[in-house]
Amino acid sequence: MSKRKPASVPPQQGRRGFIRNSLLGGLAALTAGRFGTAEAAGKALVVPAWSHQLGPGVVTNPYGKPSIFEKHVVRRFLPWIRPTREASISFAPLQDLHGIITPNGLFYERHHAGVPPIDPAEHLLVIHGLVKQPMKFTLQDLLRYPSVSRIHFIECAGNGAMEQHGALNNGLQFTHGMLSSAEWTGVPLKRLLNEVGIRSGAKWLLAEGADAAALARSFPIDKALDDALIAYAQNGEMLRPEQGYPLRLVLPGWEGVANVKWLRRLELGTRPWDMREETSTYTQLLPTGKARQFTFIQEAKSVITSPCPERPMPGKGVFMVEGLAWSGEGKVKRVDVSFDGGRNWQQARLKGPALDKSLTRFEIEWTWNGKQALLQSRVIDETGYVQPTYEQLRKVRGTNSMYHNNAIHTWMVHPGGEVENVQLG
Ligand SMILES: Nc1nc2c(c(=O)[nH]1)N[C@H]1C(S)=C(S)[C@@H](COP(=O)(O)O)O[C@H]1N2
Ligand SMILES: [Mo]
Repeated sequence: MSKRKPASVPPQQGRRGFIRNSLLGGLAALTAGRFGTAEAAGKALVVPAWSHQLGPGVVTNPYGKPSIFEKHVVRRFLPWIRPTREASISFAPLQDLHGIITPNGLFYERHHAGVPPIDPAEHLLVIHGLVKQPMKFTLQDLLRYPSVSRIHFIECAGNGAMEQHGALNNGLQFTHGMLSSAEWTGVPLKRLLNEVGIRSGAKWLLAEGADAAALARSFPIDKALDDALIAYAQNGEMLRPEQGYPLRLVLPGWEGVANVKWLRRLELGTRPWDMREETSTYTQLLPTGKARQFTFIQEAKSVITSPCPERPMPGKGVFMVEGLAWSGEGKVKRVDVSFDGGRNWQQARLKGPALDKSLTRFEIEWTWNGKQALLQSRVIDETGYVQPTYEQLRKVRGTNSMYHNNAIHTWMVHPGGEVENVQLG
């Protein structure tokens, strides 16, 4: 691929451009079938077999399942990335999802030692260290506290790591699927820290999970007193075992590994604990020879989810290009889309509310002329941060750092409609 200039801060698009875009949305002829005559319409209304008989009654599935025609919508994994499934990753099928919530059964999974089968009646969360009164909390205890519900994404710092040295996986599920979103319900950690009383000098917390990896992660007390949650519910039901049942730490906008699942212990101390071997791979070697160890925030990122390799173009004409944008630093302010590999940009519509540290869906009409095209999206968050190109990202991080790849992604649309993962400069 030819090198191109790094994208500068995008020019403001005028109100006029916006109005033109929305009008186009109203007027464009989409590709649904048209009947030639009223008679033809009547003939098409044949009564199918399933309209002739009773269907299964209530509670045929006490816990409901998706339609059997949606069987292909599943988490997938790549056997070659990790030697065992217990310490592996599954990817969410972003190409088949709608809106900004990931159904619980499709939430990506990242385990270091498998899913512990925890009985909540025997599980404790212990808060100790530099506190006035160490305490233990059962799930039942926590259910008595005032709770909040908030929608946040969780993204593994390794999302896109495989793409750092060139386009590798020809599918959205594998290039971006270590990303999911849920409405988390739980108790603000701040509330529990008030309960135990923070002793002076306490600046860091260690969160530890009850899995066989005893995955542990240090994080600064400011985050604990800001928006950290001790979550017990996910999209209206108790956490799924894969997501940390019965308790999980949610640090909104921060890298996946900091969101400790199966949370059993929080210790307060004066400085960060050494990172364990299992998680130290998240360290990034920079061009200066220094390494970034504690990188917390998932910086703003976006990707086009339709079309994508799994969702090729159905043909020439008007097509609704859709995608997801998110920022670990706050709200998504704006998303631009390019159809020519970053030379020209058009502002996309943000669909629904742009929530704090949450997925935001965008869409833009595109009239495809059937020729090769290079599709990209670029997000700007409320701090003014602009999603970088690969060239810009490599200038700052070098080529040795695998993690925190938030570069602008490119899909090449071929004349036949196939969509390919490619990488530009
Ligand atoms: N106890 C524990 N917590 C954990 C992990 C783990 O293996 N054990 N994996 C971490 C990593 S690396 C990520 S990316 C997220 C994944 O969360 P999910 O499986 O709910 O998607 O959980 C984090 N919390
Ligand atoms: Mo992760």
